[in-house]
Amino acid sequence: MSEAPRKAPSSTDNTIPATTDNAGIPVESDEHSLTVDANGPILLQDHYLIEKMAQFNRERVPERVVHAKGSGAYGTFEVTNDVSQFTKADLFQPGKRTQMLARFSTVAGEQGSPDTWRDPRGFALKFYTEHGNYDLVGNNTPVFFVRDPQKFQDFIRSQKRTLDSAVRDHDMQWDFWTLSPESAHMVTWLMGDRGIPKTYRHMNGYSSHTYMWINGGGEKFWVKYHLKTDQGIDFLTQDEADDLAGKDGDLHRRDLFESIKRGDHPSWTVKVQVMPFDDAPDYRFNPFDLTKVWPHGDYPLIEVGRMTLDENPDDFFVHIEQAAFEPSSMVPGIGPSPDKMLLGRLFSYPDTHRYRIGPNYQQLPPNRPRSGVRSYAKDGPMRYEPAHVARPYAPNSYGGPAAPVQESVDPAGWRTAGEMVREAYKLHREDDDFGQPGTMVREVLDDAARERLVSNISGHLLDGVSRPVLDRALRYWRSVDKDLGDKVAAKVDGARPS
Ligand code: HDE
Repeated sequence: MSEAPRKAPSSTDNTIPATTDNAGIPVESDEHSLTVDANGPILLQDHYLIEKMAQFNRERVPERVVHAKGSGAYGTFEVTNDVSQFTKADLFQPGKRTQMLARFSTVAGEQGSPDTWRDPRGFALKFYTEHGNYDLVGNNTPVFFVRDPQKFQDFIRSQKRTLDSAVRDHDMQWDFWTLSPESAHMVTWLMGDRGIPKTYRHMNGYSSHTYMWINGGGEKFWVKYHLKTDQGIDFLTQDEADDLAGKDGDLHRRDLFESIKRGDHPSWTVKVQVMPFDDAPDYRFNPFDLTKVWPHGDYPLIEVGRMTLDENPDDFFVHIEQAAFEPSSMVPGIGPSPDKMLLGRLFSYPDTHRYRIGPNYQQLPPNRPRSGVRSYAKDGPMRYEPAHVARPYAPNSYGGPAAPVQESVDPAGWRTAGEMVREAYKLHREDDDFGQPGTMVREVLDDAARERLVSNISGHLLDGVSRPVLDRALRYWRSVDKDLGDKVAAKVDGARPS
């Protein structure tokens, strides 16, 4: 399959090219409609005017229901360490370089929202590997607010806008969080310094989920990805962020674009934690629970490679707005884990792309696998790449393509059997909702970071959270850490009439 150019060819002479309509036909005027005399009426045969109006009315695709505001760039991932004993995925083999696309985003806002609102940041990556696209669709946090996909839609609605006034509302946010104690770890991250990165270049990325890696011998491992910023972690205080939100809503978008444009290419060191497959059942935390981390003392970070972003999109809509990331795109050597959230996401993303961009979204420039497509899919709106199959059905006797015979395939899965149930995960020894956030507050944060956490939480709570929810929030923080909760309570109660 030929590679479509990412950039339009530039004009080699200095003459200004003639405007054409979308059929490539030179147009008569950029400024004047075709009218009977200078005062009109306008004529229906002014095809170009009608094309302009009609095209304009169709410029938008629906914005992403979450992660609507984002920025992205193309780059390269290169392997710097030999991890072939853990995975056979071609992009992770020694010496390998793979073209890639990254998109960073805020979560709860809309297309026009300020970049400096307190929010997790999306960290979505697409690697154009030899065996198709590998998408790693993570956040700048190693954990998440909920652990069951059943609760995701409710969670997002509580963070977005009210039904009636259509404003964002802290009461709704804390109502949901405090009724969902599994959110405590993520809310501690969100209210801390990582909740407002200085720029997209100054934040880490995480797979958050546990994935499976499979090596050439068929051996399986559980892995978590960490993408450490080579620019150094940096953040904005709440006051700085509030101020900047009013001055430049596109601060982070501008920063990423400008830094790549001036040749200051941001990079991240990609590392993994690897857990032997059989450790999972008896590990002290449920290794598939998205609200938990694996302490580095248990599973240290192993370097894999470096990703560098060095090419801005020449057309934001084409390359970034239409970029369609999907955790279901996993290449040989990589598989899912039993994380219920991840399994829910495997369905949700291709579904949203079909709705948002259309069923042939994978043929668009940012999404097109560079390794070629030999699927039996055909037809549908806006399809332009011919199907590279001899006959539109399988099996056929006219030269395939054909999948391997079933017996030779080792699915990227795990053994399972049992009744169908709707139940929480079985608890591991140290699984509780407040344990890990408490450890983070006491052992990871320094005094200054703890002070900022208290101030961020109390500031947020004092902004429109009503009394019953507020009381629950104070209990929530005292459960995370007694001292932290007392400090938040002192600030909140000191500032409010009881
Ligand atoms: Fe997403 N999420 N999500 N999410 N998510 C989307 O897909 C969803 C979750 C993340 O730059 C949507 O294309 C469900 C966790 C990123 O284009 C949607 C669940 C993590 C992006 C969707 C989750 C993420 C999205 C909206 C719970 C971090 C932006 C538009 C089961 C590990 C990707 C779209 C980009 C986007 C669904 C939870 C990260 C609706 C159902 C956990 C970075 O499909």
